[in-house]
Amino acid sequence: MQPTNDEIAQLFQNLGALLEMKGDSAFKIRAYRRAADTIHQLTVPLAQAVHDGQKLTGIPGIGKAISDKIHELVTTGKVRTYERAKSEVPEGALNLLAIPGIGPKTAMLIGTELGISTVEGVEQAAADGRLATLPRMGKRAAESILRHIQATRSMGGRTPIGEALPAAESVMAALRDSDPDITLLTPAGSLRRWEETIGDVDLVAVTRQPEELGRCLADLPEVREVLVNGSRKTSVIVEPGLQIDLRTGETNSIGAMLQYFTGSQQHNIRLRDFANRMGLSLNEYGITGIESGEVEYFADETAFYARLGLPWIPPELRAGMWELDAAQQNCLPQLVESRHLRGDLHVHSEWSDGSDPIETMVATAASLGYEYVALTDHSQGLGVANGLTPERLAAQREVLLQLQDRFDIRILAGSEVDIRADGRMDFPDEVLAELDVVVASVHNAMSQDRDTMTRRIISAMEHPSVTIIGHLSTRLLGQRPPSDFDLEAVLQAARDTGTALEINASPARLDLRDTHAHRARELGVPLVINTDSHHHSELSAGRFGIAVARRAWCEPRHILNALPLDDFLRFIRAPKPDRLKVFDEIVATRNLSHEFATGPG
Ligand code: DGT
Ligand code: CA
Ligand code: CA
Ligand code: ZN
Repeated sequence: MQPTNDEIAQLFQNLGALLEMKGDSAFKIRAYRRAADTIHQLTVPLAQAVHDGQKLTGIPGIGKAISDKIHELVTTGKVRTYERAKSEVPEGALNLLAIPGIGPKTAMLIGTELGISTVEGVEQAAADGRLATLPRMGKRAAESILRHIQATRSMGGRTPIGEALPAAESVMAALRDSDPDITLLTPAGSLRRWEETIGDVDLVAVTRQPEELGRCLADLPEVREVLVNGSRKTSVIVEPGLQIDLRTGETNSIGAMLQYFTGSQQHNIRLRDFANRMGLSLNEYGITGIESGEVEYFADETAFYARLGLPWIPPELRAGMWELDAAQQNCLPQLVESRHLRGDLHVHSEWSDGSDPIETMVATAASLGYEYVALTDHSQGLGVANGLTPERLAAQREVLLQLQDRFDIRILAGSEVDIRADGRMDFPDEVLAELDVVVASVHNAMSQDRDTMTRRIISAMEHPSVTIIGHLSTRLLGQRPPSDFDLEAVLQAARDTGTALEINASPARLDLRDTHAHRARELGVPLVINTDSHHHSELSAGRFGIAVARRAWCEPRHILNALPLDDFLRFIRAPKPDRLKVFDEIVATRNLSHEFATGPG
């Protein structure tokens, strides 16, 4: 087997870590890591390039030393430098790097001082106090590592939607390519409901020859294992370990099937009880009269729900909570959609840790049809590399002014300012006062205790220049647990101070999470859906944030960046204590639907 680019990149990543464990030169370590980054992004397969006798040293970040090692790996299957380095550190030390919060130095210490080589071992040592006794560790850090391990485990074999959806889309595209007779192919299950993690992907299809479609799926190159290959259902596992269930149905009865397999289970149970009271029973093929025994078939979900006297219920709402009550009263929300967004208020450029020039980010935002975009590079703080000093921020502002002449989209001057550990802002007040949009975020000291973190966030909200709190909980799905704070107190403070809260659409974050966004909306806190883009391609990736807002029952009127530019400017120009009033007024004068003010739950 030839090593893939990802495997080669991982080897250099590990090599960098091994050298760091051994205290080798920072220069070499950096070079290996840079090589890993480069290789990760390459589209040409390196192993093939080696076989074809191509020179690798032309690739940026790949010098002679790296190129030699790639050759060695591809031709011999091993890299001697790597094997030697591995033999010089405690067994299993590399495995510990998978624990968020543990770097090479700590992994080395854990191996040499405690003789631990597994994640479980570290968990135990964190729980029984041994970990805290290590030099430079301490109780707080040990607790934080324990929480990280638990956060990773809490995913329990589920896949973040940010990985599951692209995988499902690529499978669906391949199926469409191979079967021109497909008339319907759509996700069902948790993926269609946009849950933040996915147990398995469910697909529902209608096609002329269902068995062939099943075979197509089983034959796809990314399929690692075929679990079921029957006439109505095919189940496979695709790399790197995601199950996909494909079910096929008939054109005239697919409505019931799609509804059934979209779930959620709780929604279906409540709907079945509801139907029973009407003398009807539900299954995946149709609706049966309990007395008559007659089966009715439905070509789509709208007809299916209509037979029960209900409007179609958007999948994001099918949680088995209040959606049936709302549907019965005909007051389901008119959920926000991507097309309602008119601006993005959290965008990074190469001035801090983004990878594109400002101009590229602005041009991309304009091409998406946005009316406004705020450039919010990081502040200088400790938490983040390459943050802007007040001087660079001033220089950036000049650049923005010049760019504005060439663009119709309104370019707003902003910053993503660190909320320091003590709750103060990372820029002086007079610097912040100059900006149009201030996104204030926590980037360090994330494991502070509940009271401290609550006070820290609220004091940021009380700052007169802070427009939005970014990624409130700082969680990274499956990697970093949310910080601990009093949600209700924070949401109240957001309302009282007129501070908006961000729904960070980055699929690694989804922060606010759905339930928190739901509560924020109920309390009338203005919400913002931001991409937090670090690359121009991410500007169009707001769909995960839209999904969170929809799962939170948000209509366009709940979303600050769904406002037209003039109204948005009115909001940010109002002094903070007046902002909520302004927001409520704008919504009222624009006569957007108020019928279902807060949702019933
Ligand atoms: P997941 O895969 O854990 O992320 O969650 P789902 O909701 O995709 O669950 P899954 O894949 O087991 O089943 C897909 C849908 O099929 C589920 O949402 C509802 C329906 N379903 C499956 N099994 C049952 C069942 O035993 N009773 C009922 N009422 N519905 C079921
Ligand atoms: Ca599923
Ligand atoms: Ca399933
Ligand atoms: Zn941030």
